Amino acid sequence: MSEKRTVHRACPFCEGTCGVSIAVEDDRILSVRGDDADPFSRGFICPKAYGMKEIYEDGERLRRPLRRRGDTWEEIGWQQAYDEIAARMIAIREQYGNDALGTYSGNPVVHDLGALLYRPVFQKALASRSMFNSAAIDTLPKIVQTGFMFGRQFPTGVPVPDIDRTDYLMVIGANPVVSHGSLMTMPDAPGRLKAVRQRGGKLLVIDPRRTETARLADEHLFIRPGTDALFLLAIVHTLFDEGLVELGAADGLVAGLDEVEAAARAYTPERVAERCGIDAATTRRIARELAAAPSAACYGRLGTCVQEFGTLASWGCDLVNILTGNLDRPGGVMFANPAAPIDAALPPGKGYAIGRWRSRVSGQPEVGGLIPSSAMAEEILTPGDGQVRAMFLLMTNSVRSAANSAQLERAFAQLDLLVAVDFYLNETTRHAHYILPTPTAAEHEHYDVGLYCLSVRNVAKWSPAAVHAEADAPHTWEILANLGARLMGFGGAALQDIDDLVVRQYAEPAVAAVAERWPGLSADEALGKLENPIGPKRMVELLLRIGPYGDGFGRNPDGLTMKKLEASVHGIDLGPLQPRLREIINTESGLVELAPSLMLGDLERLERRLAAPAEQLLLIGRRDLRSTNSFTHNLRALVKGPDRCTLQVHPDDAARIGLDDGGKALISSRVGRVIAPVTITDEVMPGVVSLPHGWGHDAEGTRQSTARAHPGVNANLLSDDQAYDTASGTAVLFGTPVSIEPAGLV
Ligand SMILES: Nc1nc2c(c(=O)[nH]1)N[C@H]1C(S)=C(S)[C@@H](COP(=O)(O)OP(=O)(O)OC[C@H]3O[C@@H](n4cnc5c(=O)[nH]c(N)nc54)[C@H](O)[C@@H]3O)O[C@H]1N2
Ligand SMILES: Nc1nc2c(c(=O)[nH]1)N[C@H]1C(S)=C(S)[C@@H](COP(=O)(O)OP(=O)(O)OC[C@H]3O[C@@H](n4cnc5c(=O)[nH]c(N)nc54)[C@H](O)[C@@H]3O)O[C@H]1N2
Ligand code: SF4
Ligand SMILES: [Mo]
Repeated sequence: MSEKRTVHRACPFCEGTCGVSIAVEDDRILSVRGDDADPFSRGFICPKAYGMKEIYEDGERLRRPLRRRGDTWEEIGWQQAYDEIAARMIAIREQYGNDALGTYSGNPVVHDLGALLYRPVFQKALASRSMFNSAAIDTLPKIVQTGFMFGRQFPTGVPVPDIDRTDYLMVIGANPVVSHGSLMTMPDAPGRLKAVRQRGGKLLVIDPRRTETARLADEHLFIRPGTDALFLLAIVHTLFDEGLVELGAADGLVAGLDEVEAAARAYTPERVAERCGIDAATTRRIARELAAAPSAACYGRLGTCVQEFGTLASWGCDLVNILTGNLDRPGGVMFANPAAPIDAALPPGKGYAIGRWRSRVSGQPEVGGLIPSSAMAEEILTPGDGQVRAMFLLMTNSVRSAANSAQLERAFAQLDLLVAVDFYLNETTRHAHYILPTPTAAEHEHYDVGLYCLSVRNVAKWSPAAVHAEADAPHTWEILANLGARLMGFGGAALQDIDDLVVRQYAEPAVAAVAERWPGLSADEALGKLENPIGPKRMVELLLRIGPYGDGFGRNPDGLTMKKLEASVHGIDLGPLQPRLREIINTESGLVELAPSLMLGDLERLERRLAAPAEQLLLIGRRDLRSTNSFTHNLRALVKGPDRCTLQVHPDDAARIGLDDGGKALISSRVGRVIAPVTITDEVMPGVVSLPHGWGHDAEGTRQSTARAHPGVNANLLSDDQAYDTASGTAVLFGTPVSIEPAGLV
């Protein structure tokens, strides 16, 4: 007899965590709708949510491990896959040393609880310095900047705009109407942004493109790519110059105020106006508006990270927040207080450091154990001690997402071993020796341990699996635990025994970290009382119960338990953000470090750039509502319609170059060339062209027919692996100098 039911969970396709209600009959998904009773998203979803059904049903999605055999693939069993992969990895390690084994994990990891929690376990087993992930593409500047200023490891030291209460939101280098927010978890981004204005507040957008977010704003200003640090320092300059600095909640809790004033002295609005493309009077007015607003938040994301001065721009954003009294103020930027505090399991200690080692070839600093992803290819291609010979990829299509992807394809093709945990045979995994598919989101349980650290409200929601995973299909955590155990020499151990060791490793530091909150609690007591026997769910139960709203294993009987969380099928609202700056600061000085030497030192590079002539044409990216990076392009509902992968060009540039709307352009950079269809629009500022990433699906040997029928072009053939924000090591994906010429009609 068939059984119909509705399962409520969070959507996995972006950081928005929208509640979805999935109607299911047996293991068939009937529909995916917005969950009106979700207290956080209140029914909002975007077109991607439906992708949960389509990806689950996609006949081209892999369901069994594949092993390469020349140019073809054969299905093998899981145990065989584990044994063979582990044996080959161990052999490589024995011959070439630990660093010869590299890993790269991609963006979807954040939406797979097991991948997120067991990745550190696997990495520990690898004990390699060749560690890359998508945060090393998109977030290093923010990680470094908040690390030095607040002394905390990512993501718990990142303040997020208190968007539901702010009177003034300045969005610089982000497009939340399309991206739905990043490092700012907020379902219904469009509704929340509109609400700022509806309650009388102001929305200001600063972006080289008049984005979908800009269209909702009171004011939009074009800015030349890569000049945000100059602009933000000019705001800081004005705040000091006009006596507008006010520290609010941070008063008495900051160090380095005089250094910041001195550093900003050189950046008068007049001096930077031409380079930024924003006139001095406007910069001064914005500084005054930010200072005068009852509350204000400056929010930057990719546009202030993946650019030449990402660390300085990210610093500028938080300096503006702090100097206008908006740090830790309702309506300003505040820190979430997540119900499952993953940071509790981090090693204790004060302060923050990077560069404990440098990458072998180009000397980029290690950040939180990561090396910038654009250094991956050179680490594989450059001979010598420590050369990477094998890569383990976890959910990434990096030959479409990393800079200079042609070089990376060459590098992957020459590896002794490439293993990909991925459910598609795509541009990247076609280079693999083994592909290990894991179930889709609808098939696994989830809790947003990472994203709730960055949430605009404190919330908690357990996501049960909507349908069963295929009979013997392991979840990502099982793959990582099984392979990790083999790499550590426990090949024969039962999964339960491996997992008992893993949970203990989390529990001991985590329980010690909350000793003040739960007196007398020991790791043994906690482990003994956990109701879930194994896996990521047991780990979340542990974190929830020791967390700020938890039951403390009986010490606070009304507190949160996994049972209560599961019973609240639509999620639990834990209220608006609360001030918690004193708790957050973890620097050695006990103060917010306003002027870390890394940032002060990097000003010299900014000065050099200011002294050099400006580039004529700069390439930036563009996100689309129906894409999530590259992996949603095999889903019909999300790719149908006109080609979205076009080069946007301003009419003045088009006329100068001789481009026609709908014609083709040859775009060249230092590292590559692509031909893309042209859209002429004044949405982009003169001197700036925009091409989305995640396309280029015409490669041979993939198994994604829908994506192939809508190939687009690969923007990362143009981005330069040698262009870094050198302070953090982040690759410059936005602001790549290009030249353009006509390439005929489509
Ligand atoms: N030029 C340019 N480049 C960019 C960007 C840009 O703006 N411009 N953005 C950058 C950013 S911010 C990021 S985060 C990266 C993203 O780049 P990646 O992290 O590489 O993300 P995707 O390209 O979506 O690739 C995800 C891979 O995971 C697989 N996958 C997805 N979900 C699952 C799952 O549940 N299970 C399994 N087993 N596999 C899964 C997909 O098949 C796909 O191969 O791209 C970066 N690259
Ligand atoms: N629909 C959809 N949603 C997504 C994704 C997706 O691919 N599609 N990807 C997800 C991922 S991995 C991430 S990291 C987030 C990213 O989230 P966002 O950062 O909000 O996304 P972007 O659209 O890349 O926005 C960056 C903005 O910066 C602008 N920009 C470019 N260069 C500069 C500059 O130098 N200065 C300034 N001020 N602005 C600049 C661009 O025009 C763009 O509007 O989105 C996530 N959500
Ligand atoms: S906004 Fe993000 S979380 Fe919400 S439905 Fe769309 S993809 Fe899913
Ligand atoms: Mo990202």
